[in-house]
Formats: sequence, C-alpha cells, structure tokens
Amino acid sequence: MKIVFATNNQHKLSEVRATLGEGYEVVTLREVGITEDIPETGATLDENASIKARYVYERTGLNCFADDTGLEVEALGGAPGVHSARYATEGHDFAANNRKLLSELSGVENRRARFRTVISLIRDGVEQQVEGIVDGVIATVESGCEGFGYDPLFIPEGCEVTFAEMTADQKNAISHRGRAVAELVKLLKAE
Ligand code: ITT
Repeated sequence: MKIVFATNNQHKLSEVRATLGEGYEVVTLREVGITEDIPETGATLDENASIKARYVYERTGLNCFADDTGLEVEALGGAPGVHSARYATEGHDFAANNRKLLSELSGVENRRARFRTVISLIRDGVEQQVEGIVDGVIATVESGCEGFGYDPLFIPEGCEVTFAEMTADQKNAISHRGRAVAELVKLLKAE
C-alpha cells in the first residue's frame, strides 16, 4: 500500500518505515511535491496531527498520515507538550531544548514524564486518529547518541538506559511512536 507520511523529520521517517515494514510504501512530502513547512497552528497534538494530514490530503488527494509528538513532564505541568519542537528556540534545536529541560528540572525530584504521539490517518477522505504513549523519567544528564530530540534524556519505565542508548529496533518496540504506528497498522488492516 502506498501512503504519504506528512513529516519533514528524517528520524521519524526511518522509525516509521522500520515499524511499518515491507507491506507499505511510505512516500515523503518531497516526493509528492510539498517542500514548504506545514504550519502547526493547533493548540494540541491532536489538532496538529490533523492539520498536517489534512494539508497533504487537500493538495494531493492521496492516502496519508501525520504524527505530532510531545514530551509531557509532570513537574512542568505537561510542558513542553505541544511546544516540544520549539521549547528553547524557534528552530528545531535539539541540544538547546535538552539544556533548557535540564535547567528547568534542576533540583526537581519528580522526574516523571511521558512521550505522547498522535497519528492522524486520512484514507479515502476519512480521518481517524490513534495514540501511543510511553511513560518514563527525565535523567539528570544526557546519555547516548542514537535517536533524536529528547532521547538522550528520556529513560522509559522499566529500563535503565535512555532511548538514545538503544538501537532503533529497541526504541521502536516500546516507544510512543512505535505504539502509535502499531495502532495505525490495525486501522490500515481493518476494512
Ligand atoms: P514534523 O512536524 O515535520 O513531523 P517535528 O520534528 O516538528 O517534525 P513534532 O512536532 O511531532 O515533530 O515533534 C516535536 C518535537 O518533539 C521534536 O522536534 C523533538 O524535539 C521531540 N520529539 C518527537 N519525537 C521524539 C522522539 O521519538 N524522541 C525524542 N524526541 C522527540
């Protein structure tokens, strides 16, 4: 099945391609001629996932899906949440975001956090949403260099290492996005 993934994030693209496997031809925005950044003007992850998927569907008429992900930190009242990409600066500066997170949590004992991914699928014009969540804690120092974003600071529940210290397969097996994509596959397989 051919399907457009509405993202400009290459890390997400390779994670999703690996999780979906061979039955799906995942096409990029560039491959369907969309080179501009899709404005993420929603107030929630659900809204942004929907905005990105609809943007692609309206321009291409192709089956597509979009993911919006946020890191929700309990002691910060759920921040950075929907603002995760631009937490420290307007650019997607992963290192600056991680520095800011560590500084906001300096001296804070409650390190509980979760990643939440919402995926909006539009198939034959019909939109459906699924979600994936992984609970964990924010480490006090960055570790590992795999993955992207907040991965060097996020230790999933039941693990002793951060996502950035795991292989892509290990992360995908338990991550927010891996879980959301597993739900996406269920939707795609259901007629
Ligand atoms: P697209 O909108 O083009 O898909 P993006 O990078 O803007 O890409 P999101 O808005 O969904 O993606 O994600 C917001 C930020 O959350 C992202 O820039 C990362 O800093 C962080 N993030 C998302 N998924 C993550 C993951 O699996 N591991 C670590 N950080 C992640």
